[in-house]
Amino acid sequence: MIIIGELINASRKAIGAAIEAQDVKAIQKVAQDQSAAGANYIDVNAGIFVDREPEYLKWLVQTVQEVTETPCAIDSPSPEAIEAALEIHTGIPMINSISLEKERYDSLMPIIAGTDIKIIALCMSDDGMPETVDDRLKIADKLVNGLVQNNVSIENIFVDPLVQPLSVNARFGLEFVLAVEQIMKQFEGIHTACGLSNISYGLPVRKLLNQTFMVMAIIRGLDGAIVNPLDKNMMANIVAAEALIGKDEYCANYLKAYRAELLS
Ligand code: THG
Repeated sequence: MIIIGELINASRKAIGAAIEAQDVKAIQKVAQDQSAAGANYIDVNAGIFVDREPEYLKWLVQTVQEVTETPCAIDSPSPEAIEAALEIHTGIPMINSISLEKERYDSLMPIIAGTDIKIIALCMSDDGMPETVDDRLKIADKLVNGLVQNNVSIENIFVDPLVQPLSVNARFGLEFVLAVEQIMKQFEGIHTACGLSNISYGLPVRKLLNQTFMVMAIIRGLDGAIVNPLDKNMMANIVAAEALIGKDEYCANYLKAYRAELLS
């Protein structure tokens, strides 16, 4: 599982305040903690600061990269903010995300074309949110073909079928995991990723739903996730589920996690 650490997100109170105060140490601690807990990417999001988003996103990338080699996942719907952050990022970042929304697609594609940047392709279009498996597959197909035609290799694409709240529609959980399965089958070598905590929005005991949903998605092939890597139960669920579906030869990762006392 490719883990994208979700905690440096301005919509979280402490992070929003740290960004406004330009508190380097506070951001760096959250970056280091997530790297140490096994994050493969550090998501950075300054989305609540609409006017200053490019400036703040760039500052977040610089601040994070001063203390960790773990690359950033640059999380913004704004091509302008993404471009600003890319200017300063060293190594190979992840862009979170491109979508089929015309303005976003047209401005981001030339930046991504022919590069090795990892890219989350979010199943959203100008027609609104997808609801069914079929809606998601239609958007995924256009996004993946567009990216491949622009010389992005399939291994660098993470399709996000878009998790929506179960409290809104009883089928949203199932439609999501079935979309993951179809996408993984249809495009050999591709990845899938998602921010899965949306599933439990508006419901009690969110952690229970999030963890159970993660296991369901892993069974269908999900291999990337925007999660809190400091959540030990979630990380333990991921390691156990991946061992149980045969993605962990000799249970090596499971045993390693056990010895690091991550499974208790
Ligand atoms: N898809 C893509 N990108 C995304 C999302 C997605 N980026 C934003 C969001 N959705 C994923 N990121 C977050 C970040 C923080 C939280 C949820 C999703 C969050 N965190 C808890 C909090 O603030 O209390 C802390 C974590 C915990 O305690 O478990 O709510 O869908 N491509």
